[in-house]
Amino acid sequence: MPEIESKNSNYRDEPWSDRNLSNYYVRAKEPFNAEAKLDGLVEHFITPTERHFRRNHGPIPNISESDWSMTVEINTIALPSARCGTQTVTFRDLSRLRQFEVVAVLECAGNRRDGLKAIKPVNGVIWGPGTASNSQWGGCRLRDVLVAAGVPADLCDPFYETQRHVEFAAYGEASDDIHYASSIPLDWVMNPLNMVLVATEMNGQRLLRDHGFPARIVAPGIIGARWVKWLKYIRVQDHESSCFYQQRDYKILPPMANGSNCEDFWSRFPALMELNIQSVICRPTPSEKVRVNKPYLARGYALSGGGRAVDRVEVSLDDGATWDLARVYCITAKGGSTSSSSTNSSSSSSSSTNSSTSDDDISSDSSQRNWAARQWSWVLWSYQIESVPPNFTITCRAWDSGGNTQPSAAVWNYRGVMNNAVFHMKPQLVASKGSQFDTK
Ligand SMILES: Nc1nc2c(c(=O)[nH]1)N[C@H]1C(S)=C(S)[C@@H](COP(=O)(O)O)O[C@H]1N2
Ligand SMILES: [Mo]
Repeated sequence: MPEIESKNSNYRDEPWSDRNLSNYYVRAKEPFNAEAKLDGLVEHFITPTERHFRRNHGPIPNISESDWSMTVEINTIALPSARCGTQTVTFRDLSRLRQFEVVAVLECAGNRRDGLKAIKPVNGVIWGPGTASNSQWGGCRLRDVLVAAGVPADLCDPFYETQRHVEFAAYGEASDDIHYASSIPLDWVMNPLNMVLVATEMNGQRLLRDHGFPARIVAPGIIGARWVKWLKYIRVQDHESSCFYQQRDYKILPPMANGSNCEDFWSRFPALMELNIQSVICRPTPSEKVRVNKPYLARGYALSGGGRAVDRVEVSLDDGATWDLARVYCITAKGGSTSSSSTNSSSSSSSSTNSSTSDDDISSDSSQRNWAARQWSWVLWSYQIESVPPNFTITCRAWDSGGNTQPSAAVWNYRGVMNNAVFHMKPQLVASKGSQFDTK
């Protein structure tokens, strides 16, 4: 394999046997950056690990479970009442804590960066829409790890005005700093509803090295950049991570910021945290040939951040002049499935699509929202087109429980992050047999 002959010795120990390259578009080999092919991505509600995108800023560390440990440090200024100091946590220590599972979508903030590059040059790996995947993550709650290290379990102090953060740093090298590190607010972590995990499992198995073995952060509803892999330390402190990936990356800079003046802007704008509302058409793919005058089942995914639920997905066949409702599928954590928001009730939906998602109409009354519940998972959607017109274009947009929808045009920013413009697709068309349609 040419991969093994890497010139750079840091990349001589990459887990190539764990990478099924036929499922990916590889955007860079060193570091390994690969996005999922879209048609395969919507075949399963829970993305099989071999189809989950991979996003790295350096070589993949190779650490055995028994050799691995991380430190948990509590900064005394941030938490004067807590026991302070540094503790070492092993893999066995993690397995002794109560174990949880959460189905959560992991999306890179650079997902769909190609749409911003089409406007003006951007800085970063050029991704299409294949850097979002939905997994079942297992491990212990980060809040329990912190409580075991001395953070008060009922942390809630309305008069404490210092921002407190939990910083995560990784083993291994990163391209822009001494290591990969990032942070999120302590209050977010301590809220048990937010399900921030120190994850050791993905889809019922040990994490793959590419996904952070032995342990990574899972921060549902938050951009992928904060889901630090190969954990080396966790630190409670009274300031954000000072790492490059918190301070000089993963921010939406204003439109006048560019490669020559961005230094003036980094400190003035906040680090990104929650994902925004997003939807993508996965079928048809740009290379697929769609038959004119035949039925077609369009499919895709939609997601939002911060625990906000995707309330509906809308599809337009006339470039956004009029919209119709797509059928939305979401399997709930209890293993039940719900399906809602369909107007084109004649559609036979997933029965014809090899989908592992169930289309049983256990329709919930979506007007009765449970406001305590949060949605961390993506939803899949489908839309039945009875007869593909000769000028076929398809557009989708989603709405979330915060009332947010997607902008009708992409808004450029220098780092090319958070592109959630309404998704347009103009498929390749072929004439069906007996049709008068001319493909020219
Ligand atoms: N240590 C480390 N953690 C990391 C990264 C990294 O390069 N190094 N990349 C981050 C980014 S930007 C994303 S989108 C996710 C990707 O996770 P995955 O490779 O498991 O899909 O991991 C995050 N955690
Ligand atoms: Mo990312």
